[in-house]
Amino acid sequence: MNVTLFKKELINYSKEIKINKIGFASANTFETLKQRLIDQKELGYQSGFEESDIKKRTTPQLLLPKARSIISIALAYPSKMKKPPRSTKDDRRGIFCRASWGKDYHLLLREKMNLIEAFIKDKYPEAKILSMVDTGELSDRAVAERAGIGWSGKNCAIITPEFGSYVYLGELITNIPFEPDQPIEEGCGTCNKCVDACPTSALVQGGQLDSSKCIAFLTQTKGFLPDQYRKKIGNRLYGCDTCQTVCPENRGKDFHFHVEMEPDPKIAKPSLKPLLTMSNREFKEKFGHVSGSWRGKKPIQRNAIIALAHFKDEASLPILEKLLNDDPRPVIRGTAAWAIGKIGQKDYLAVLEKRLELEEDQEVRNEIQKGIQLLEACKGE
Ligand code: B12
Ligand code: SF4
Ligand code: SF4
Repeated sequence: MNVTLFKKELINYSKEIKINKIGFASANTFETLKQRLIDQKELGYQSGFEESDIKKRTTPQLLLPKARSIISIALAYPSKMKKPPRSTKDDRRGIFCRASWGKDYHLLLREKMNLIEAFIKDKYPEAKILSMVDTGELSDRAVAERAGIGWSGKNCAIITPEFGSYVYLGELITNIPFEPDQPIEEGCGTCNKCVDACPTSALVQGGQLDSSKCIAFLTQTKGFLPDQYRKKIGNRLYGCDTCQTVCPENRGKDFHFHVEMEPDPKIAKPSLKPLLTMSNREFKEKFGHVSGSWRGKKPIQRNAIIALAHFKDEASLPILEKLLNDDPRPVIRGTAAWAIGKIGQKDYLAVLEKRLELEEDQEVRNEIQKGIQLLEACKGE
């Protein structure tokens, strides 16, 4: 096999199938990452969504015996929506982060990686390949950084000079000894905008995230949202883009290469009130194809309730009252109670007091009490 020539052929093929950037890395153990992951775990900074076996995460040979190289791919995604619907007083809207616009990116990257795999196998049927995106063991960012796709920004993202940080990443481990590309130079310099702009100070320092404080993480949890983050989450239903939108490297970066990534504005920025009464089936039909639905309906509904509280949306009070009294899920009942208090219509004090007499779940009772306190406080105004 002439590996140098084959690498060129593969790069050309990747362009044909609309992969926006490709890079090659060695399959050596990720030593710096290993220590970083150990530190993050000890500090309690991990999200729990990552693979827990640090050895597997950092040793490609454990995943594919005789691994010699890793091919990293990046697909650029849009940062601007065409004709976004306006959030008005009568029709308040929430927002899904950009990584959840259009068709679930896991499927798009998987399609591209399958094509690459077939291309390689066609030439070298004996080749061994293992591909992954997001849910695999490897750190997609560490691979991309090593393969020269982009540098690791202070906002933690891989930033490409061409497309900014709005790129999805995936990789294929192979037993082919492709010549590695060189990592690119770090480009943040003295800038610190993302760290300063993070609403919850989750970026404890450039390049280090405390996931437990990160809104992107918090929007995906299933329990009650801790009080101190309820205001900060605003109208975000899934994910958070702040540390990317403030980044000067993303200025003017908005790519529409892949038609599947085009958001349906009504889905990416949905009306909040209809979300609260949506059946499972309706949710699946409307949101099932976007990556932001992977945790199911409950976290999105909880966030929608918080967003309505944020907007002090009085028209949502009857729906919230119904949720408080009838919803079988404690998180939804409790968050609704708190939101009723936050919206601040004193007439609803009786609703909360009545519910407190019937409610048996302690956490929900706590939320009702918070709601009552909020309403009593505005009673005196
Ligand atoms: C768990 C996870 C999360 C967690 C934790 C994120 C985090 N920063 O660790 C949560 C839920 C918070 C999250 C949020 C988001 N995520 Co996420 N997430 C992942 C996942 C599954 C694992 C990440 C991980 O292991 N983190 C642990 C840290 C320690 O390692 P790492 O970031 O992977 O690797 C870097 C660091 O270790 C650093 N490093 C190593 N040693 C040292 C030492 C020092 C001193 C320093 C400074 C740094 C450093 O270098 C590595 C390379 O950059 C990956 C997919 C995957 N399998 O890799 C996607 C992934 C990272 N997420 C992605 C995206 C898009 C997001 C969001 C932008 C989504 C959104 N809009 O809400 C946010 C961004 C939040 C942020 N600022 O990071 C993309 C990133 C694409 C890109 N261009 O970088 C990925 C790669 C998914 C994909 N395949 O495209 N995510
Ligand atoms: S995603 Fe949001 S909360 Fe998380 S680090 Fe970035 S700005 Fe902070
Ligand atoms: S905002 Fe500045 S510091 Fe943060 S990632 Fe972008 S360039 Fe780097």
